[in-house]
Amino acid sequence: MLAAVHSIYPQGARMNVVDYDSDGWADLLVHGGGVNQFQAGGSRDTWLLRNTGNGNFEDATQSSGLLQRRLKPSPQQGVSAAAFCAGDLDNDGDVDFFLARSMAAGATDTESNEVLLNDGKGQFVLGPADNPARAMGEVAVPTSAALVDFDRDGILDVWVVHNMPGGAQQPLQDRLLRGDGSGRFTDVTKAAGLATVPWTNVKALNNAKGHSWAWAATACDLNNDGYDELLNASYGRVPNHLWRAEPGANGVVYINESVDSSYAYDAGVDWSDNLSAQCHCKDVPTERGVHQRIGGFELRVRCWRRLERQPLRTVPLQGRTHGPRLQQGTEPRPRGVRAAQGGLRTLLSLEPCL
Ligand SMILES: [Ca+2]
Ligand SMILES: [Ca+2]
Ligand SMILES: [Ca+2]
Ligand SMILES: [Ca+2]
Repeated sequence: MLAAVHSIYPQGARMNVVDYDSDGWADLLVHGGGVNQFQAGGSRDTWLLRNTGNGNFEDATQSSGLLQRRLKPSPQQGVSAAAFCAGDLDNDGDVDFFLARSMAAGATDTESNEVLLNDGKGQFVLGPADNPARAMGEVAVPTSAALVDFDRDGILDVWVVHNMPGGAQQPLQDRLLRGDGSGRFTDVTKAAGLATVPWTNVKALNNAKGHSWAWAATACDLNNDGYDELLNASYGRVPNHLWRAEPGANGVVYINESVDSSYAYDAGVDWSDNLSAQCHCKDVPTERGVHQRIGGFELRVRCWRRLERQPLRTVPLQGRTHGPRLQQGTEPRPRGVRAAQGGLRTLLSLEPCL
């Protein structure tokens, strides 16, 4: 189908810009994380839009084979994909894709992470079936993937960050996958020093030692030593992670610089600058506590109470975000700090969020 992009109606939360067919025109990959059915009226959540060079785009998602299924091939059914990154994964001069999928624990009869290798003309074939990164049976909730040649061997590697499985009480370990140039990727997370711990200790969490609750990944050389650092961005006040690459005799290892670099948090590490939390407490001033048991401890947001001052924000605020309603010059500011009240230590009181 050839059409201006606004008539294709792509929708998604993420986009890659890449010239996947090497014709000199930047193409678009727009995606969410849902199903992709190519028959008329089917649900779609991923669009590979080929730039035709005359101001138009054509929907090349199905014809390119980008979403082809391995286990149950079907021309009308594409896989769902949570995250993509695009680069020359097999060093043959054309752009390939790494496709990351959410997986349930123990699932062996479903599609998996895949490498899609480009034939040089914008058509994709599935990478090796024995790619360890397919990780069949392992639970996964990838949200973002970034390419990096962390060991500088001339072969692209992938930094994949994860979120929290639905209904779970733990986010997952982020992963560094080392490429071998054939489309295979091996998990080197632990060997590279990137292991984080489950959510069992709030001190570890606040020191950015726990698993991230990541929504985005990137890699770049922040200190100009030639080796790329790895970063992610976490949900809410869960610490962001920054891993500094340190080359050594046994290869590159990563040092957790999240807190020391000030990347983990913004300047205010308590709730006093969190408008969403402020407004939640304003809306529900009598709330005795929002509780969530995660891992081995209970996380709480209790309006006006000490735990609220933990930098870690873990409890969803019932889907309400009031920040956008604020207008310039009307930002609420804390007042009445640290006044004793009713046996509870009052830490903040707030002006209206209007
Ligand atoms: Ca192109
Ligand atoms: Ca390639
Ligand atoms: Ca590499
Ligand atoms: Ca560096």
